[in-house]
Amino acid sequence: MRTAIYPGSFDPATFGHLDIIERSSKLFDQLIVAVLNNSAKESLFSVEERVDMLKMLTAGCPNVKVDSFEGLLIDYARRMDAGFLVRGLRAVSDFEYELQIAQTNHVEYPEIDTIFLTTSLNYSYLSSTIVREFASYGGDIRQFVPAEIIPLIYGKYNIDKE
Ligand code: COD
Repeated sequence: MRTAIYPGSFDPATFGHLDIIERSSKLFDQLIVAVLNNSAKESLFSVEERVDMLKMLTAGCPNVKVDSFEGLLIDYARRMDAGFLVRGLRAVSDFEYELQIAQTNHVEYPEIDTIFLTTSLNYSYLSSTIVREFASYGGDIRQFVPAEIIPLIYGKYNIDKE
């Protein structure tokens, strides 16, 4: 079975993430969307909340599983017997960092390859940071994230918005 892991913070998941999930799920038998559990990094949503949101948003994709992990991604990939890591590329700045990580991971675990999917043009500007920034000021985030999670995001900022 060809298993791939799509790791990330997903704080929160955006249309950009969902686009990568949908496209990469077609390339593998199983895609594991893995949320990093990093207690050292402050996040808007807890790991459990992010996993629940992703489960809800990927419910229509039968070969997509949502999980969380701690520690090194490569160790998690080994435990899950995954042969591939999926990453999304938005800009050259993403690539410089990602290339270094992919090569390090490959040296550590040569059985694994990192597959890069370029962002769909309409989401190339989009990041979880932008969503949080807009939402914190009550800005319109309908173009950025699915409708189901909009109230959850505003709720974090105590904003009551239709
Ligand atoms: N279009 C396309 N792709 C996108 C978009 C978009 N609009 N937005 C985000 N993406 C891609 C990102 O490029 C990334 O590939 C993925 O979606 C997830 O993005 P984020 O921002 O939610 O998550 P990241 O990139 O902060 O996640 C980083 C990890 C958690 C994967 C990383 O820190 C990690 O593996 N940590 C574990 C420790 C480890 O192993 N470190 C490596 C040391 S060599």
